[in-house]
Amino acid sequence: MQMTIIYQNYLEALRTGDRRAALSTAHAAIAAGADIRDLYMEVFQPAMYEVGRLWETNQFTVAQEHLATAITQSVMAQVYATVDGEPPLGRTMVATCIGGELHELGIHMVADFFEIEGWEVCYLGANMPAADVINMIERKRADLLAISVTLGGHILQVRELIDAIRATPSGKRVKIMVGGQPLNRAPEAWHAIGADFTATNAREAVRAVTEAMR
Ligand code: B12
Repeated sequence: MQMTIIYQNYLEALRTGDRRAALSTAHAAIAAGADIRDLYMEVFQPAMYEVGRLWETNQFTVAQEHLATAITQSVMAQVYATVDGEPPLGRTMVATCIGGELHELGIHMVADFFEIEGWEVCYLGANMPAADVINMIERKRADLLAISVTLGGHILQVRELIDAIRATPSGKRVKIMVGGQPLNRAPEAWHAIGADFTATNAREAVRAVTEAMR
């Protein structure tokens, strides 16, 4: 089945708020041989961008947007359960949103892509206090921290978090990758805020880190 058709069917399921239809669309694609990473990149992500556009143009209510988000989170978790990832690589990543940031699907995708590659992943999700992120990096002796930001107004907080991490002993060795929509719109900003890497999406994130940490 072509990805464009899967995308259309999936989006229709989100439009109608039909969780079963969304799940069966995704499972049918997997059964037909689709790679889960293609589903994430070519179906779930663009469908959520379209949900945002529909909400912004008053074609979706807040409730429809919340339902679409909940459906996608549930479908991601269920299709992810079918994945056989690579054997453990012996590398650990902590994946988090900046404090105040509630948009967590993007960093969840990034986390899943790294886990598929064999990384041990500590996915912390939305709205993380800086002190707890630092604590988790230390506890896990993380090799990589991935920080996600969706609202442009949160970029300065990313810089503050990176500065705080760099001031700790673990923060001197951990590599830091940042990403999210405002950084995609300002491609030089990652460097200015003190990160080691950036990438525009989950697939590119794995590629960039694999090359840099070879
Ligand atoms: C779902 C959603 C919500 C949900 C989030 C729930 C959840 N559990 O995640 C809720 C309801 C909480 C929400 C709230 C708000 N939202 Co909202 N939301 C969305 C929506 C529709 C989808 C987000 C999503 O899941 N996208 C799909 C993911 C997969 O894409 P992604 O985040 O871009 O991630 C990829 C890349 O960016 C990259 N990436 C992301 N993180 C990282 C990190 C690293 C390290 C790397 C390398 C890469 C990377 O890789 C990811 C995977 O490929 C977007 C629309 C959109 N365009 O995204 C609006 C959107 C982001 N929201 C918006 C707004 C305005 C808000 C609110 C301010 C609304 C309000 N008035 O309350 C609040 C703010 C809340 C907050 N403090 O964070 C605007 C932002 C506009 C702007 N330019 O800043 C958008 C664009 C909607 C719109 N069209 O206007 N929202």
